[in-house]
Amino acid sequence: MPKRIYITTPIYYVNDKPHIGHAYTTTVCDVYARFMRFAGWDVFFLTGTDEHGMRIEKVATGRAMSPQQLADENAVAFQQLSPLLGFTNDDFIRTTEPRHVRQVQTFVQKLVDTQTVYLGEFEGWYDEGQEEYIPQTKARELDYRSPVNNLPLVRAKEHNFYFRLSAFQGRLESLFEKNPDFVRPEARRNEVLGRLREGLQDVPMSRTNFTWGVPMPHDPGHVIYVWIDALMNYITALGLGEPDSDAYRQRSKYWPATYHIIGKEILWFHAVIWPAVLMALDLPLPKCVYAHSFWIREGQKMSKSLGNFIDLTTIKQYVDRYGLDAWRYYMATHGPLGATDADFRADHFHTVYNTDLANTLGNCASRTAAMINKYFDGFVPAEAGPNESALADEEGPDDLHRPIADHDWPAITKEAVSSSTAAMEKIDLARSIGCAIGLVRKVDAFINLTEPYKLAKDESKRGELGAILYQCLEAVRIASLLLWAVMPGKMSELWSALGLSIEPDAGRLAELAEWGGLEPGCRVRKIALFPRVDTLSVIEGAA
Ligand code: ME8
Repeated sequence: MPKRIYITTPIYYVNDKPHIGHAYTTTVCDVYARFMRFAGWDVFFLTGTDEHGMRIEKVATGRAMSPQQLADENAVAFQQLSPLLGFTNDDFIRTTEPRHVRQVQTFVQKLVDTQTVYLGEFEGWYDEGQEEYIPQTKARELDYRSPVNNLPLVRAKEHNFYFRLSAFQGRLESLFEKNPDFVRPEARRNEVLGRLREGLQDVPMSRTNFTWGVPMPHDPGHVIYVWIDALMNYITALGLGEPDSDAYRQRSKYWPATYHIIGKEILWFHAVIWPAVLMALDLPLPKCVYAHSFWIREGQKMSKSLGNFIDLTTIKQYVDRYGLDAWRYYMATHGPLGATDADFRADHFHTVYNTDLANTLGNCASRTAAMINKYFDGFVPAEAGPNESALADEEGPDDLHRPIADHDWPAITKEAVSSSTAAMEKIDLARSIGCAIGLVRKVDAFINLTEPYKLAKDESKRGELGAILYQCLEAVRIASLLLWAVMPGKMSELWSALGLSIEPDAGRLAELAEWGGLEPGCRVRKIALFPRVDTLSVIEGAA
């Protein structure tokens, strides 16, 4: 029985078109989901769109369309990200879908029945940008302006339904204490914990000043607060609110989530409000909320007012010039997964492409395949084994043999596979991918050290030459298995050049990654994976 994983992205607002931030979070989830499926896990990967709320109603009104029309238009743009960027999400949920609306009402009714939701009056500082009340002390710190759009906070008073968040103070504190990994990275956890310790207030969970939302059950004058509606997508997609449904039968097994991957600005909702709602519903809690930092642009925050967001058009230009796999590689290895923001710079992208992909991975695969073509007519030579023909040579190890003997490739590759897998399990994409690229660098160094092109001149060293080239290609093959999740297109191309038919969804990563999988005698074609891109010409709006 394979172990299960449920990974989610935030559901994105449809008030605007997708940009690099959205593409980034979903890429992180996709790389993880693909890797873990390959490693044999039963993975469910969810993304979708958040389609209710005042913000969407306002934008739609401004564009003289209905909120549903706006949602339909932009949801398509978000759905198109999957074929464009190679995402393998198992479902795409939209909060205006009946399956979601029905279950949100069921869950909210349950909260009313258990009195964790009550009717009351509230007055406070309201941030229209984030659709959230800001506590008095925080509002003062912010100079009564929205951290999202810098517009003045609005003094608002509402007769509303409230969620009894304050009742969960103790349970939330103990959740954080007992599960140091509930919120990652640690810097973010400390921030949440600090704010949690200031004490929790009840939060309004319905609105009466607009209508674009899920109606409150039995009280249609109120719509359910967009954040409560949105957070519930993680469970409505699995059918948890409808135990008689097919969705429930097929998907309820994936709850609780392994990872909710989000940006740091929405951590409070995920790390405090969401677990409290789940506790109130008597449902198990997610294992980890991972809040990454932000992409910034050439040193500046990306914002609508600066007009410097990397939008889909710019992303497509990068994909056209460098290839989709290179785009995914850059996202996964240089993105803001940790606690610091990452600067998207065109020149850095260019350098990383040429250094890691063209000069390291591409070059290493191509020179190894070229030598096998040149010296062995394209047939993979046998690994005679350094300890056999190559080293147990009557002359004993000389200077040339030494480096070969020093390279215990089965051990080196085994270590790379286990470190890469362990890092991926922790969602440390850069480290996981780094283990594979590190392996390729070792192969390159090995070629430089052993100089097979010199050995080729000496007929008596043919066994040794074959062994070296076998080892190089076998190590590259193993690295490619670890890199497939991030670069599925190019790694499949590499496999086909090696005559391998590998199905990552069959979940056999560990088995395939064992040393010796490459069969001597099989045919290797020439390989050109990542052509060098010499000039850094400016991509529209990218410099
Ligand atoms: O907040 N860098 O939706 P949203 C990296 N609907 N990631 C970024 C980013 C940046 N500069 N900008 C945005 C919402 N993101 C709610 C979520 S979930 C129940 C409801 C990513 O369209 C990041 O993942 O504003 C962030 O959390 C998300 O987009 C916000 O998307």
